[in-house]
Amino acid sequence: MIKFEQTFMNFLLHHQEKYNRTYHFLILMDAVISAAKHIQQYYLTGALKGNWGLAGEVNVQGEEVMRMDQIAHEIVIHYLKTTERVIHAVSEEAEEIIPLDVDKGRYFFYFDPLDGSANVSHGLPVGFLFGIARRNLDGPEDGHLRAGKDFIVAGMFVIPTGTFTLALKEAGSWRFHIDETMNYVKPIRMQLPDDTKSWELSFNEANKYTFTERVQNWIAENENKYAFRYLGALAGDFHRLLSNGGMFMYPAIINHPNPKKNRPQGKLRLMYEAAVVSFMCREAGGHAVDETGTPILDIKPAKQHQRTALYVGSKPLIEDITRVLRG
Ligand code: AFP
Repeated sequence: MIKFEQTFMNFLLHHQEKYNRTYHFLILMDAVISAAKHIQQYYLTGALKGNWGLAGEVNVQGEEVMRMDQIAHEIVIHYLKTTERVIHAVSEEAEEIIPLDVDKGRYFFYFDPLDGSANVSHGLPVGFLFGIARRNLDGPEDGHLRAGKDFIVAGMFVIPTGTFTLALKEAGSWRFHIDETMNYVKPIRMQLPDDTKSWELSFNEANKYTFTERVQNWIAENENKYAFRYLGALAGDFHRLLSNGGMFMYPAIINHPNPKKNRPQGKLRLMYEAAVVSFMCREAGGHAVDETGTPILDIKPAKQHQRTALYVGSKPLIEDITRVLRG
């Protein structure tokens, strides 16, 4: 007997029907899925085609660009254009905001086409992360950099693993797996587990002594209570966290022996990394804050490539670290 599973598109169509929504968002999500499949194929065959190497350029973040970063960016922009529904896009790979359908568009699209560059040359998991906000349809547009709480959805593909997690505003975080026909299928609602047995801590241990003293103290008191996992690509690390619970953190770096390497604002990008996973986490019952204990989803970005520290995961742990961060 063949076992059939519900496809992502079927799931989404029913969702839109249930909430009496327009078809515009479906057009956009169809494009997002096509982009993800395209990136997936380029990544899988990338070693043989020479696409896992450096592109020979440095990006807006001052980091060396991988060939795959460029390919993934190009793919996403192509599909966004076909929708005629996106006003502006913000990409990790482009310094400026990218105008698309400025007059007719309904959505803002914030994305990192291939997050986790250090994994690329090994073919290990990377992510395509995105957040979508809707244009102000009832009055004059008030800008295009929205706080995470104003997203309507946030999602993440883990590539080439073949998983897709989409959080719908006030309607949960849902995980899908790729099948043999390259369809994402079998919606599973994600809920962070209350049972602390499976909880994990995830952060770059090598940075431990560069964190503030209070964060170092928290780590010293808590690190032995949980298993420790770190892949170095947010999508992969957050994927585990959403299943197992615990906390992923990328704290501010303030005590680096080489002061040039300090990152008092944190490392991760607010709009297309931190806000995306924080939105997904909220829809799965979790929470996220920055270095001051401010909820990530409340932060209105001043710049498209703004950085932030991030503490995201199970509510009791985030509440605990928030107390510490607020002193
Ligand atoms: P890049 O894709 O810009 O290389 O960064 C990946 C990332 O932003 C995120 O996916 C990881 O969680 C984090 O950086 C890893 O950073 P470290 O290598 O400093 O631990």
